[in-house]
Amino acid sequence: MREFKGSEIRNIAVVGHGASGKTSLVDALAFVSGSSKRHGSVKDGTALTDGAPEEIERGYSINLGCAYAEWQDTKINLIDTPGYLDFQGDAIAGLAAADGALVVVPATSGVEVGTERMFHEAVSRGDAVLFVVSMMDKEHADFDRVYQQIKTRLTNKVIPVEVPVGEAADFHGVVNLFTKKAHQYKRGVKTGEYEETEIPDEAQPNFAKYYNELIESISATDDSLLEHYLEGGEISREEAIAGMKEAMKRMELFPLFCVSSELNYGMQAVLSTIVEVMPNAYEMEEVHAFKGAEGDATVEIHAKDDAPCVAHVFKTMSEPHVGDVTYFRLFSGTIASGDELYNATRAGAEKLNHLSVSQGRERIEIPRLHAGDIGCVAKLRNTHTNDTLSTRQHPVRMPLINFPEGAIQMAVHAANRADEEKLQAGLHRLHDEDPTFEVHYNAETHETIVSGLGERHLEVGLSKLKRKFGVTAELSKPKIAYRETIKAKAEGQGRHKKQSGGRGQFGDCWVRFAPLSRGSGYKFVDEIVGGSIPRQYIPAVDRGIQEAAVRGIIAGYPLVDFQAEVFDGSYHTVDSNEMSFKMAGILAFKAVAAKCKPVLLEPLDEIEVVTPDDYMGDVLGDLSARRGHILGTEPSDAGTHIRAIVPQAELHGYANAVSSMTQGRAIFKRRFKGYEEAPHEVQQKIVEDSAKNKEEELAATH
Ligand SMILES: Nc1nc2c(ncn2[C@@H]2O[C@H](COP(=O)(O)OP(=O)(O)O)[C@@H](O)[C@H]2O)c(=O)[nH]1
Ligand SMILES: [Mg+2]
Repeated sequence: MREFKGSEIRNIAVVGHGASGKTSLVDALAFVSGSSKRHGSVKDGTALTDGAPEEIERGYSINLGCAYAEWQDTKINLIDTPGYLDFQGDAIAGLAAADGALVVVPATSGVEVGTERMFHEAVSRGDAVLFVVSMMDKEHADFDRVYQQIKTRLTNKVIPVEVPVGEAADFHGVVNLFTKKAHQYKRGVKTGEYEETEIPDEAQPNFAKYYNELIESISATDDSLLEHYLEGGEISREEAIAGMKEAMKRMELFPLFCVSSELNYGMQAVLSTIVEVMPNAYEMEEVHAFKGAEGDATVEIHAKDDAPCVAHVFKTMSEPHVGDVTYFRLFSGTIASGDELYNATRAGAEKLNHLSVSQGRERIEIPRLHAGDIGCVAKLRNTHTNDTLSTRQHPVRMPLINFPEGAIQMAVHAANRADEEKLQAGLHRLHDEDPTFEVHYNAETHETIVSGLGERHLEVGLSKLKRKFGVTAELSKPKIAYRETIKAKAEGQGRHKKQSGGRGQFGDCWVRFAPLSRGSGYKFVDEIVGGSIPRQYIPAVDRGIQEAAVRGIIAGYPLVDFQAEVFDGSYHTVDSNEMSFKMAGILAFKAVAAKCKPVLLEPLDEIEVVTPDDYMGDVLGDLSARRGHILGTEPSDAGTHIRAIVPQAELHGYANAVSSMTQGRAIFKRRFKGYEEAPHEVQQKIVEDSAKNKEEELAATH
């Protein structure tokens, strides 16, 4: 492959709902351009960018995949992304690496939740967007209906540039409104060969309907074009294209195309339009990156070959027999194969051997990459998604890709106890590949918790663990980290005395407990006067109380938010030691805490849901049924924004519930809020459960 300059490169993310035809489109574009030698198929597991066993088995994309199509002396980098929202982390990473997006909408099922989400994501990044109506050959394909749907549900600035000749089984060509020519494909031939003709009679009504609309829409975005148009002048193809490119940059126009990736119809027009109207890699807007390791100053990064090298890692994937493959966008400078770069995020050197570009699962070695291009390299030592590779002389860090937060949490453990260590290592590797797959240890419940964007996401995580790291893991409902506290003051004694032959043990303390405000934790106050307990033993009393508090008083959960004041005691010159006073502290805790009206606290999350108005009643009703306390509702762009405080114990399975309640249209975030006293019935239930667990544990050990 020859070298490409940024002006000859287009970086395009292909996004849309699951099963909208993205992967098939990327394959067809690469094939028709001649850059890929065979026409792959998702169904056979041969599509360029669906190579992972998890993807082939399930028949949909899970990871982003990179391919390219060389067309008209331009290299179009195509980033295929997953459509299901469980895997939207990779779609967001794909958009972050690109300058423009193809939003794919099937001619059959039209606009869906994933289409909306990804279209808005692309627009919020300021990307130029081109719509592609896919699957025009399929039964019930309906171009007009999908066009109207995009108009009403996504943007009224969408405008067809190409219209179909025939539909469904009869789909056999496209009319380009700019050139006023038709491409008529040879029926039964899937190589993308066509004959260029005048507009056939059957397509005349469509042409008449859309041509004026196109020219009016373009004119309306530019004053001088508009004047010319209103005076009755012809707008040339060149003027129209230039006007469209400018309008797309400002997101005032979104052209619409139609294709069949199955038959390879309509690919040439999409390729040519990408070359003509999508921004080239040098046109990228400057990025403000952080300088140095501390990041207290920012530097502007421009897509220039003669600037210091800055490459942002948007994906890493571990592949059997290869190790980690790192995909990056070179935002500035050039890289030659074998160059040493500096990972400013982790302060380590990396050598980029066998610099490559990827065509699906195949990696093609190249000698050099220019600013703006996308490349990959295998076997870096310690570089992960979201890291920046730059130089030691000019270390910088790119702004982080903003990945969505986890929506569901589950506890995870190895099916086989001996694999626990391998499990932990594997989980962390998965997180390195996919930042939306998160892992943490809950020290209170002693569980490892994984969080992800949905059930499918976690389930695929387990499959990867098995295939790549040989660990079988199991998921379970996470335990709730309840706590205990006290509501009243009380005082009492803890006296430890033991006479067992020789030297005895003696410790004796008087303590007073008092409740503290929520979140204060624990406070120890030393009020000993006159040496009733020798100085050196007072910390032991404190330790004893803390040790006992961890095990609680009603249901075995840590007791928090209280003050312990030691105000009297006694000792024995021979038998007293630290151990004895610690025991006295433990006994004092048990005696006093029980008298202080102990209660159970439950953890609460603050939850924010944005739902289309139609579903607001259902969402609110469901939150109330989960013992939620609604803080407020207010209108937002995407419907109604609801805020509520809900006990964690009631939120298990919420992601699924809210998704099925709203047809997947609501989004939500949850965040730990704090602890509150649990209602009486709930406390009773928890105490009963804890007693039952204890019995079972006892039974198991006997
Ligand atoms: N008939 C027909 N089927 C298609 C076309 N494009 C994709 N498909 C099929 O639709 C399904 C989903 O396509 P895929 O490319 O995996 O969609 P993705 O999930 O958006 O990547 C697969 O079974 C494809 O074979 C098309 O143009 N025509
Ligand atoms: Mg796909």
